[in-house]
Amino acid sequence: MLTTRRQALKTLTAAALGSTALSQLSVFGQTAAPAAPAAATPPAPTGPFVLPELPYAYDALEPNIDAETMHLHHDKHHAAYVKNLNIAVAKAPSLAKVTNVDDLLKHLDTVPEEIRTTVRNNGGGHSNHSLFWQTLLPLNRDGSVINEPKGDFAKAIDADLGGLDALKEAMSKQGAALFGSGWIWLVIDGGKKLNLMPMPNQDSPISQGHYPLFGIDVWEHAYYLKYHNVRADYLKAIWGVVNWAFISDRYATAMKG
Ligand code: MN3
Repeated sequence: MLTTRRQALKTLTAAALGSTALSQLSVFGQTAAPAAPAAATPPAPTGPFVLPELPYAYDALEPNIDAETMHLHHDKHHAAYVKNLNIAVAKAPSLAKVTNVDDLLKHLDTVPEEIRTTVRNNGGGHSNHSLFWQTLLPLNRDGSVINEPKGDFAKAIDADLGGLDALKEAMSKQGAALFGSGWIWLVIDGGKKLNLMPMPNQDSPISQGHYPLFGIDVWEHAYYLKYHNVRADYLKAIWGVVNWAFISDRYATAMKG
């Protein structure tokens, strides 16, 4: 009985190997089926929205954010939002002239209903990540960078949020408390005050009349490779790579406008 079963296994294995070899032959050899005509699969649109390059190397935020996470996060996740957004707007001739994703998010109600959710999710994803990359800063290896909020922005943090330490503590707390996927946003709200707001998924503060200054991405894809299920450790580490100079300038420009 045992011998028979072993023999049967051998025969099966040989058959499987044989069929693999055959199928490889048919792929690489003359017998391969001709490729489908190109017209059957039109290429995905490559615009109007474009994946921005990272403003630094993939490993620049190490050890706080690892290079592999940055590769996946930028090259796969952000790229997918851009691709899906382009596919969606290609279906809406009324949006043909819109090239700034934030204009779409500001007026989501004017986006045709059949693509509105796709634009909300993928346009939000594109806008949120485009800002996110800019608001992070490679650590200076010798630790000599003095990187703190400056000017009117620093004063507004004190006046509206009780100081930088309170801001960090509140954003970290909200980040830990947010259930599922989303972002914790530091915004200039409708009343021109600094405010913190957690938002689900890829929803943009822009769609609610707020101006985003800095968001912490708390989707698992932002931290899971390095920090696994311990989101709190990621929320601690991110404060070491926040580009406060960029955010201060963004605040100043927005308040002038
Ligand atoms: Mn993300």
